[in-house]
Amino acid sequence: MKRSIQELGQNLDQAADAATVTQQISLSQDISLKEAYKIQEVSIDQRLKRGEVLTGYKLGFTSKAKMEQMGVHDLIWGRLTDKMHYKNGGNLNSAQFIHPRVEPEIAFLIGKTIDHQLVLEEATEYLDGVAAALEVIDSRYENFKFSLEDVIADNCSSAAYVIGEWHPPATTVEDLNISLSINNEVSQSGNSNAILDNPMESLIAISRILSEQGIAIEPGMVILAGAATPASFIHPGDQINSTFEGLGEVSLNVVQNTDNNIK
Ligand code: OOG
Ligand code: MG
Repeated sequence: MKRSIQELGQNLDQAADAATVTQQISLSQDISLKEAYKIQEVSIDQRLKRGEVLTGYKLGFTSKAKMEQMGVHDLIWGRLTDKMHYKNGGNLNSAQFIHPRVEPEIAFLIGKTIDHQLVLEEATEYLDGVAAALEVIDSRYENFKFSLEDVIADNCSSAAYVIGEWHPPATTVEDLNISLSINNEVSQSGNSNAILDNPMESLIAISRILSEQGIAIEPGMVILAGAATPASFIHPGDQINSTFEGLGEVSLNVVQNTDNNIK
């Protein structure tokens, strides 16, 4: 039986909230890209109804490394909320996630409302800062497997994010070497230019996509540019640390706690 957009959105939200897997939508019904984004919106609306606050947007599959790892070949975008935000050096409770993975990201802090497609030359004027970041992704689908429509509906696997120290907006984000270590062993390494040849292009892309839909990106919001490297699975006890040439370090610890809502 075909499920409605509403049902599909609520189901994905419940899966994320309870940290349980759900079946890929595409295995039982066809949905369009437009419907997939609608399902994402419904699922995020459930979070907002519970009191979470929208804190920004993320891009996905902006690098070949990520596209190849996940077998999906188109830029996608999702929404971030305050519940997903963990402080730098904080603890992530693995009991609240299904099969989490971590990836290094670059973050932009919005300083001025963006309501049109930016051009590269003006992009910096709309920023209050740039920073190294980590994103934790946790597909709600079995075995982290999905179609393009599935992953969009699932809010692009968004689960958690950590931001390092903010640097002035004019700090370059181009051609930076990035390394991600787990328990002091390098797990992934890459260069920021793997992101659309220049991570600033992610900001341009999200300004185009959201302005076409009449959505303004507000001051104080965060944009995650998409990972430059494949993602690594994380487990209780892991100490994650990522260094970005010129942007410093960002870290997160994975702990296991079954009843305490720690951050
Ligand atoms: C989808 C999310 C992709 C990125 O940075 O490319 C993403 C996934 O890999 O599960 O966040
Ligand atoms: Mg990501």
